[in-house]
Amino acid sequence: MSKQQSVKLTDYVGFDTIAAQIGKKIFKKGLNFNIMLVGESGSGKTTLVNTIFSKNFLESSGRKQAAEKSRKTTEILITTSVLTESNAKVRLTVIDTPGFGEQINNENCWVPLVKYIKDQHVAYLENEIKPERERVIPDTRVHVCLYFLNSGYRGLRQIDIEVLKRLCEVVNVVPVLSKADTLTVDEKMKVKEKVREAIELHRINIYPQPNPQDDQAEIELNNKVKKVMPFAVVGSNLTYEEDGEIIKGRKNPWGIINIENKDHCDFVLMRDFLLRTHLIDLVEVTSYKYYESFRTEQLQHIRDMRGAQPAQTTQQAQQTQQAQQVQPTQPTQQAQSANPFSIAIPAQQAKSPSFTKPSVQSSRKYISNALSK
Ligand SMILES: Nc1nc2c(ncn2[C@@H]2O[C@H](COP(=O)(O)OP(=O)(O)O)[C@@H](O)[C@H]2O)c(=O)[nH]1
Ligand SMILES: [Mg+2]
Repeated sequence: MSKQQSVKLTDYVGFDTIAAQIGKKIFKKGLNFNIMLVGESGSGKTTLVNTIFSKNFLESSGRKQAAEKSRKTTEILITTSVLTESNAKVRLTVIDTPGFGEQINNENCWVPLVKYIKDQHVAYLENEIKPERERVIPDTRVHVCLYFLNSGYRGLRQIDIEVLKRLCEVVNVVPVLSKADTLTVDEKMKVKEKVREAIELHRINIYPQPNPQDDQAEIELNNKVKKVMPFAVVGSNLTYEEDGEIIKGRKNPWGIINIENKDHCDFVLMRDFLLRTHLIDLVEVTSYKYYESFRTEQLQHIRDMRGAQPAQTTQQAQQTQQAQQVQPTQPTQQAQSANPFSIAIPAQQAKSPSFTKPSVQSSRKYISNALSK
Protein backbone atom coordinates (compact mmCIF):
# COMPACT_ATOMS: atom_id res chain seq x y z
CA MET A 1 0.00 0.00 0.00
CA SER A 2 1.36 3.42 -0.85
CA LYS A 3 0.87 6.51 1.25
CA GLN A 4 0.91 10.11 0.08
CA GLN A 5 1.50 12.96 2.46
CA SER A 6 1.91 16.67 2.09
CA VAL A 7 5.14 18.02 3.58
CA LYS A 8 6.08 21.69 3.70
CA LEU A 9 9.84 22.05 3.85
CA THR A 10 11.25 24.45 6.41
CA ASP A 11 14.82 24.65 5.09
CA TYR A 12 15.49 25.80 1.54
CA VAL A 13 16.62 22.88 -0.61
CA GLY A 14 16.24 24.54 -4.01
CA PHE A 15 13.73 22.59 -6.07
CA ASP A 16 11.77 25.78 -6.67
CA THR A 17 14.29 26.24 -9.51
CA ILE A 18 12.40 23.62 -11.55
CA ALA A 19 10.83 26.27 -13.83
CA ALA A 20 14.25 27.81 -14.53
CA GLN A 21 15.77 24.38 -15.19
CA ILE A 22 12.99 23.46 -17.65
CA GLY A 23 13.28 26.89 -19.26
CA LYS A 24 17.03 26.41 -19.72
CA LYS A 25 16.50 23.02 -21.39
CA ILE A 26 13.85 24.45 -23.73
CA PHE A 27 16.04 27.46 -24.52
CA LYS A 28 18.94 25.15 -25.38
CA LYS A 29 16.89 22.75 -27.45
CA GLY A 30 14.73 25.38 -29.09
CA LEU A 31 11.01 25.09 -29.56
CA ASN A 32 9.14 24.17 -32.71
CA PHE A 33 6.20 26.40 -33.46
CA ASN A 34 4.20 25.62 -36.59
CA ILE A 35 1.62 28.07 -37.88
CA MET A 36 -0.78 27.40 -40.73
CA LEU A 37 -2.25 30.36 -42.63
CA VAL A 38 -5.66 29.94 -44.24
CA GLY A 39 -7.51 32.64 -46.15
CA GLU A 40 -8.04 34.26 -49.50
CA SER A 41 -5.07 35.49 -51.55
CA GLY A 42 -4.36 39.09 -50.70
CA SER A 43 -6.06 38.91 -47.29
CA GLY A 44 -2.83 39.96 -45.59
CA LYS A 45 -1.57 36.56 -44.33
CA THR A 46 2.11 37.05 -45.21
CA THR A 47 2.17 40.66 -44.04
CA LEU A 48 0.66 39.74 -40.67
CA VAL A 49 3.15 36.96 -39.93
CA ASN A 50 6.02 39.27 -40.90
CA THR A 51 4.55 41.92 -38.59
CA ILE A 52 4.09 39.52 -35.65
CA PHE A 53 7.75 38.53 -35.79
CA SER A 54 8.86 42.02 -36.79
CA LYS A 55 10.89 40.71 -39.70
CA ASN A 56 10.13 40.42 -43.41
CA PHE A 57 11.19 36.81 -43.66
CA LEU A 58 8.25 35.79 -45.85
CA GLU A 59 7.77 37.32 -49.26
CA SER A 60 4.42 38.99 -49.80
CA SER A 61 2.63 38.09 -53.00
CA GLY A 62 1.17 41.59 -53.11
CA ARG A 63 2.06 43.96 -55.89
CA LYS A 64 5.36 45.78 -55.59
CA GLN A 65 4.48 48.11 -58.46
CA ALA A 66 1.07 49.32 -59.59
CA ALA A 67 1.39 47.67 -63.02
CA GLU A 68 2.39 44.30 -61.56
CA LYS A 69 -0.11 41.44 -61.35
CA SER A 70 -0.73 40.08 -57.86
CA ARG A 71 1.03 36.70 -57.46
CA LYS A 72 -0.93 33.92 -55.76
CA THR A 73 0.04 30.94 -53.64
CA THR A 74 -1.14 27.95 -55.65
CA GLU A 75 0.19 25.14 -53.48
CA ILE A 76 1.01 24.55 -49.82
CA LEU A 77 4.22 26.49 -49.19
CA ILE A 78 6.34 25.70 -46.14
CA THR A 79 8.97 28.07 -44.79
CA THR A 80 11.07 27.28 -41.71
CA SER A 81 13.16 29.91 -39.97
CA VAL A 82 15.11 29.76 -36.73
CA LEU A 83 14.31 32.87 -34.72
CA THR A 84 16.36 33.92 -31.72
CA GLU A 85 15.57 36.44 -29.02
CA SER A 86 17.90 36.79 -26.01
CA ASN A 87 18.65 33.15 -25.16
CA ALA A 88 15.42 31.73 -26.60
CA LYS A 89 15.32 29.93 -29.92
CA VAL A 90 12.13 29.17 -31.84
CA ARG A 91 12.07 27.07 -34.99
CA LEU A 92 9.15 28.71 -36.72
CA THR A 93 7.45 26.94 -39.60
CA VAL A 94 4.85 28.84 -41.58
CA ILE A 95 2.54 26.76 -43.74
CA ASP A 96 0.99 29.02 -46.33
CA THR A 97 -1.98 27.56 -48.16
CA PRO A 98 -3.60 28.42 -51.49
CA GLY A 99 -6.30 31.09 -51.31
CA PHE A 100 -9.91 30.24 -50.62
CA GLY A 101 -12.97 30.95 -52.69
CA GLU A 102 -10.88 31.15 -55.82
CA GLN A 103 -11.65 27.79 -57.37
CA ILE A 104 -14.67 27.15 -59.58
CA ASN A 105 -15.85 24.55 -57.07
CA ASN A 106 -14.88 25.35 -53.49
CA GLU A 107 -16.91 22.51 -52.00
CA ASN A 108 -14.01 20.45 -50.65
CA CYS A 109 -11.42 23.16 -50.32
CA TRP A 110 -10.70 22.09 -46.72
CA VAL A 111 -9.54 18.61 -47.81
CA PRO A 112 -5.86 19.44 -48.59
CA LEU A 113 -5.59 21.42 -45.35
CA VAL A 114 -6.95 18.63 -43.15
CA LYS A 115 -4.85 16.12 -45.07
CA TYR A 116 -1.69 18.13 -44.46
CA ILE A 117 -2.46 18.35 -40.72
CA LYS A 118 -3.20 14.62 -40.46
CA ASP A 119 -0.11 13.73 -42.49
CA GLN A 120 1.99 15.43 -39.83
CA HIS A 121 0.26 13.32 -37.16
CA VAL A 122 1.01 10.20 -39.20
CA ALA A 123 4.67 11.18 -39.49
CA TYR A 124 4.91 11.78 -35.74
CA LEU A 125 3.20 8.49 -34.90
CA GLU A 126 5.50 6.61 -37.27
CA ASN A 127 8.48 8.10 -35.49
CA GLU A 128 7.06 7.20 -32.10
CA ILE A 129 6.53 3.53 -32.97
CA LYS A 130 9.92 3.01 -34.63
CA PRO A 131 11.91 0.35 -32.73
CA GLU A 132 14.86 2.73 -32.63
CA ARG A 133 13.29 6.10 -32.45
CA GLU A 134 15.04 9.42 -32.38
CA ARG A 135 15.59 11.01 -28.99
CA VAL A 136 13.74 14.10 -30.08
CA ILE A 137 10.99 13.40 -32.60
CA PRO A 138 10.84 16.15 -35.24
CA ASP A 139 7.61 17.99 -34.56
CA THR A 140 5.93 19.14 -37.75
CA ARG A 141 2.42 19.04 -36.25
CA VAL A 142 0.46 22.23 -36.85
CA HIS A 143 0.13 24.07 -33.53
CA VAL A 144 -2.17 26.83 -34.65
CA CYS A 145 -4.16 27.71 -37.73
CA LEU A 146 -4.79 31.41 -38.28
CA TYR A 147 -8.02 31.65 -40.25
CA PHE A 148 -8.26 34.96 -42.12
CA LEU A 149 -11.72 36.41 -42.50
CA ASN A 150 -12.13 38.92 -45.26
CA SER A 151 -13.40 42.14 -43.64
CA GLY A 152 -15.36 42.84 -46.83
CA TYR A 153 -17.77 39.93 -46.20
CA ARG A 154 -19.02 41.36 -42.88
CA GLY A 155 -19.41 38.00 -41.16
CA LEU A 156 -18.99 34.29 -41.81
CA ARG A 157 -19.88 32.87 -45.21
CA GLN A 158 -21.15 29.30 -45.63
CA ILE A 159 -17.70 28.26 -46.86
CA ASP A 160 -16.07 29.79 -43.75
CA ILE A 161 -18.44 27.88 -41.47
CA GLU A 162 -17.75 24.61 -43.29
CA VAL A 163 -13.97 25.04 -43.34
CA LEU A 164 -13.77 26.28 -39.73
CA LYS A 165 -15.78 23.30 -38.50
CA ARG A 166 -13.51 20.84 -40.28
CA LEU A 167 -10.34 22.55 -39.15
CA CYS A 168 -11.45 22.76 -35.51
CA GLU A 169 -11.70 18.97 -35.45
CA VAL A 170 -7.95 18.62 -36.07
CA VAL A 171 -6.15 21.80 -35.02
CA ASN A 172 -6.26 24.90 -32.78
CA VAL A 173 -7.98 27.58 -34.85
CA VAL A 174 -7.74 31.31 -34.21
CA PRO A 175 -9.94 33.54 -36.41
CA VAL A 176 -8.47 36.82 -37.61
CA LEU A 177 -10.26 39.77 -39.15
CA SER A 178 -7.50 41.11 -41.36
CA LYS A 179 -7.10 44.55 -42.94
CA ALA A 180 -9.21 45.99 -40.13
CA ASP A 181 -8.20 49.49 -41.26
CA THR A 182 -10.72 49.12 -44.07
CA LEU A 183 -13.58 49.13 -41.50
CA THR A 184 -14.90 51.98 -39.39
CA VAL A 185 -14.96 51.48 -35.60
CA ASP A 186 -18.71 50.73 -35.69
CA GLU A 187 -18.41 48.34 -38.61
CA LYS A 188 -15.57 46.52 -36.88
CA MET A 189 -17.64 45.98 -33.72
CA LYS A 190 -20.64 44.76 -35.75
CA VAL A 191 -18.58 42.32 -37.83
CA LYS A 192 -16.91 40.92 -34.71
CA GLU A 193 -20.30 40.46 -33.03
CA LYS A 194 -21.70 38.69 -36.11
CA VAL A 195 -18.70 36.37 -36.30
CA ARG A 196 -18.96 35.49 -32.59
CA GLU A 197 -22.70 34.80 -32.96
CA ALA A 198 -22.11 32.52 -35.94
CA ILE A 199 -19.33 30.68 -34.10
CA GLU A 200 -21.69 30.03 -31.20
CA LEU A 201 -24.69 29.18 -33.37
CA HIS A 202 -22.76 26.66 -35.46
CA ARG A 203 -20.84 25.31 -32.47
CA ILE A 204 -17.45 25.97 -33.99
CA ASN A 205 -14.81 25.02 -31.43
CA ILE A 206 -12.23 27.72 -31.92
CA TYR A 207 -9.22 27.95 -29.61
CA PRO A 208 -9.05 28.27 -26.59
CA GLN A 209 -11.46 25.61 -25.36
CA PRO A 210 -12.20 25.11 -21.63
CA ASN A 211 -9.76 22.75 -19.96
CA PRO A 212 -10.60 21.23 -16.55
CA GLN A 213 -7.00 21.84 -15.49
CA ASP A 214 -7.18 25.62 -16.06
CA ASP A 215 -6.86 27.74 -12.91
CA GLN A 216 -8.99 30.82 -12.21
CA ALA A 217 -6.50 33.23 -13.80
CA GLU A 218 -6.37 31.14 -17.01
CA ILE A 219 -10.17 30.89 -17.17
CA GLU A 220 -10.49 34.68 -16.84
CA LEU A 221 -7.80 35.32 -19.45
CA ASN A 222 -9.41 32.92 -21.93
CA ASN A 223 -12.84 34.50 -21.38
CA LYS A 224 -11.37 37.92 -22.12
CA VAL A 225 -9.71 36.62 -25.27
CA LYS A 226 -12.95 35.02 -26.47
CA LYS A 227 -14.72 38.37 -26.06
CA VAL A 228 -12.16 40.09 -28.30
CA MET A 229 -12.07 37.41 -31.01
CA PRO A 230 -11.87 37.55 -33.96
CA PHE A 231 -8.73 39.68 -33.59
CA ALA A 232 -9.19 42.71 -35.86
CA VAL A 233 -5.66 43.35 -37.07
CA VAL A 234 -3.66 45.61 -39.33
CA GLY A 235 -0.29 44.43 -40.61
CA SER A 236 2.79 46.42 -41.59
CA ASN A 237 6.49 46.52 -40.81
CA LEU A 238 6.87 50.04 -42.16
CA THR A 239 7.88 52.67 -39.63
CA TYR A 240 6.97 56.36 -39.49
CA GLU A 241 7.76 59.24 -37.21
CA GLU A 242 4.83 60.72 -35.34
CA ASP A 243 5.20 63.37 -32.64
CA GLY A 244 8.89 62.51 -32.33
CA GLU A 245 8.11 58.82 -31.85
CA ILE A 246 8.87 55.99 -34.27
CA ILE A 247 5.74 53.95 -34.86
CA LYS A 248 4.91 50.92 -36.97
CA GLY A 249 1.95 51.55 -39.20
CA ARG A 250 0.18 52.14 -42.49
CA LYS A 251 0.11 55.59 -43.97
CA ASN A 252 -3.04 56.90 -45.60
CA PRO A 253 -3.75 60.33 -47.10
CA TRP A 254 -5.72 61.15 -43.93
CA GLY A 255 -3.16 59.93 -41.43
CA ILE A 256 -1.12 57.05 -40.05
CA ILE A 257 -2.58 53.96 -38.39
CA ASN A 258 -0.37 52.93 -35.51
CA ILE A 259 -0.75 49.17 -35.53
CA GLU A 260 0.61 48.90 -31.98
CA ASN A 261 -2.03 51.26 -30.59
CA LYS A 262 -4.74 49.14 -28.94
CA ASP A 263 -7.36 51.77 -29.87
CA HIS A 264 -6.57 51.34 -33.55
CA CYS A 265 -6.58 47.53 -33.78
CA ASP A 266 -6.05 44.25 -31.88
CA PHE A 267 -2.59 43.57 -33.30
CA VAL A 268 -0.74 43.83 -29.96
CA LEU A 269 -3.41 41.72 -28.22
CA MET A 270 -3.04 39.04 -30.84
CA ARG A 271 0.76 39.03 -30.78
CA ASP A 272 0.79 38.82 -26.98
CA PHE A 273 -1.78 36.04 -27.10
CA LEU A 274 0.22 34.00 -29.62
CA LEU A 275 3.71 34.56 -28.26
CA ARG A 276 3.55 35.70 -24.65
CA THR A 277 0.59 33.94 -23.05
CA HIS A 278 -0.53 30.97 -25.17
CA LEU A 279 2.43 29.69 -27.22
CA ILE A 280 3.24 26.76 -24.91
CA ASP A 281 -0.46 25.99 -24.45
CA LEU A 282 -0.98 25.85 -28.23
CA VAL A 283 1.87 23.34 -28.51
CA GLU A 284 0.56 21.31 -25.56
CA VAL A 285 -3.09 21.26 -26.70
CA THR A 286 -1.93 20.07 -30.13
CA SER A 287 -0.16 17.21 -28.44
CA TYR A 288 -2.60 16.08 -25.75
CA LYS A 289 -5.86 16.84 -27.54
CA TYR A 290 -5.56 16.63 -31.32
CA TYR A 291 -2.59 14.31 -31.71
CA GLU A 292 -3.62 12.13 -28.78
CA SER A 293 -7.11 11.48 -30.15
CA PHE A 294 -5.63 10.70 -33.58
CA ARG A 295 -3.08 8.35 -31.96
CA THR A 296 -5.69 6.57 -29.83
CA GLU A 297 -7.91 6.08 -32.87
CA GLN A 298 -5.09 4.65 -34.96
CA LEU A 299 -3.77 2.34 -32.25
CA GLN A 300 -7.31 1.12 -31.57
CA HIS A 301 -7.71 0.28 -35.29
CA ILE A 302 -4.44 -1.62 -35.27
CA ARG A 303 -5.44 -3.50 -32.11
CA ASP A 304 -8.85 -4.33 -33.64
CA MET A 305 -7.11 -5.52 -36.77
CA ARG A 306 -4.86 -7.74 -34.68
CA GLY A 307 -7.89 -9.14 -32.87
CA ALA A 308 -9.75 -9.82 -36.13
CA GLN A 309 -6.81 -11.53 -37.84
CA PRO A 310 -6.86 -15.03 -36.20
CA ALA A 311 -10.62 -15.47 -36.72
CA GLN A 312 -10.22 -14.58 -40.37
CA THR A 313 -7.32 -16.91 -40.96
CA THR A 314 -9.04 -19.83 -39.20
CA GLN A 315 -12.15 -19.27 -41.31
CA GLN A 316 -10.07 -19.03 -44.47
CA ALA A 317 -8.26 -22.20 -43.47
CA GLN A 318 -11.58 -24.01 -42.99
CA GLN A 319 -12.79 -22.89 -46.41
CA THR A 320 -9.59 -24.07 -48.06
CA GLN A 321 -9.85 -27.37 -46.17
CA GLN A 322 -13.42 -28.00 -47.39
CA ALA A 323 -12.64 -27.10 -50.97
CA GLN A 324 -9.44 -29.08 -51.31
CA GLN A 325 -10.15 -31.93 -48.90
CA VAL A 326 -6.63 -31.70 -47.53
CA GLN A 327 -5.15 -31.98 -44.05
CA PRO A 328 -6.11 -29.12 -41.72
CA THR A 329 -3.56 -26.32 -41.54
CA GLN A 330 -1.41 -26.04 -38.49
CA PRO A 331 -2.83 -24.05 -35.59
CA THR A 332 -2.62 -20.32 -35.90
CA GLN A 333 0.53 -18.88 -34.49
CA GLN A 334 0.00 -15.59 -32.83
CA ALA A 335 2.79 -13.09 -33.04
CA GLN A 336 2.21 -11.96 -29.51
CA SER A 337 4.95 -9.87 -28.18
CA ALA A 338 5.02 -6.72 -26.16
CA ASN A 339 4.76 -4.85 -29.45
CA PRO A 340 1.13 -3.70 -29.85
CA PHE A 341 1.59 -3.56 -33.61
CA SER A 342 2.26 -7.25 -34.03
CA ILE A 343 -0.54 -9.02 -35.86
CA ALA A 344 -1.56 -12.68 -35.51
CA ILE A 345 -0.37 -14.67 -38.53
CA PRO A 346 -0.89 -18.30 -39.55
CA ALA A 347 2.07 -20.62 -38.85
CA GLN A 348 2.48 -21.60 -42.52
CA GLN A 349 2.71 -18.01 -43.59
CA ALA A 350 5.10 -17.22 -40.81
CA LYS A 351 7.51 -19.84 -42.19
CA SER A 352 7.27 -18.59 -45.72
CA PRO A 353 10.29 -16.47 -46.65
CA SER A 354 8.13 -14.34 -48.92
CA PHE A 355 5.86 -13.27 -46.07
CA THR A 356 6.73 -9.92 -44.57
CA LYS A 357 6.07 -9.70 -40.88
CA PRO A 358 3.87 -6.79 -39.85
CA SER A 359 6.27 -3.95 -39.35
CA VAL A 360 6.39 -0.23 -39.03
CA GLN A 361 5.93 -0.18 -42.82
CA SER A 362 2.65 -2.09 -42.60
CA SER A 363 1.47 0.13 -39.77
CA ARG A 364 2.42 3.10 -41.91
CA LYS A 365 0.50 1.71 -44.86
CA TYR A 366 -2.43 0.92 -42.64
CA ILE A 367 -2.48 4.42 -41.15
CA SER A 368 -2.25 6.01 -44.61
CA ASN A 369 -5.07 3.78 -45.88
CA ALA A 370 -7.22 4.55 -42.87
CA LEU A 371 -6.80 8.25 -43.51
CA SER A 372 -7.68 8.09 -47.16
CA LYS A 373 -11.06 6.46 -46.36
N1 LIG B 1 -5.02 48.09 -45.93
C1 LIG B 1 -4.31 47.04 -45.58
N2 LIG B 1 -3.60 46.38 -46.50
C2 LIG B 1 -2.86 45.30 -46.11
C3 LIG B 1 -2.85 44.86 -44.76
N3 LIG B 1 -2.04 43.76 -44.68
C4 LIG B 1 -1.57 43.55 -45.92
N4 LIG B 1 -2.04 44.46 -46.78
C5 LIG B 1 -1.75 44.58 -48.22
O1 LIG B 1 -2.48 43.57 -48.92
C6 LIG B 1 -1.69 43.04 -49.99
C7 LIG B 1 -1.60 41.51 -49.88
O2 LIG B 1 -0.95 41.19 -48.67
P1 LIG B 1 -0.28 39.75 -48.43
O3 LIG B 1 0.23 39.77 -47.05
O4 LIG B 1 0.69 39.41 -49.50
O5 LIG B 1 -1.55 38.81 -48.56
P2 LIG B 1 -1.62 37.20 -48.67
O6 LIG B 1 -1.78 36.89 -50.12
O7 LIG B 1 -2.82 36.82 -47.90
O8 LIG B 1 -0.36 36.67 -48.08
C8 LIG B 1 -0.34 43.73 -49.92
O9 LIG B 1 -0.32 44.76 -50.87
C9 LIG B 1 -0.28 44.29 -48.51
O10 LIG B 1 0.49 45.48 -48.40
C10 LIG B 1 -3.63 45.58 -43.79
O11 LIG B 1 -3.69 45.26 -42.61
N5 LIG B 1 -4.34 46.66 -44.27
MG1 LIG C 1 1.01 35.31 -48.93
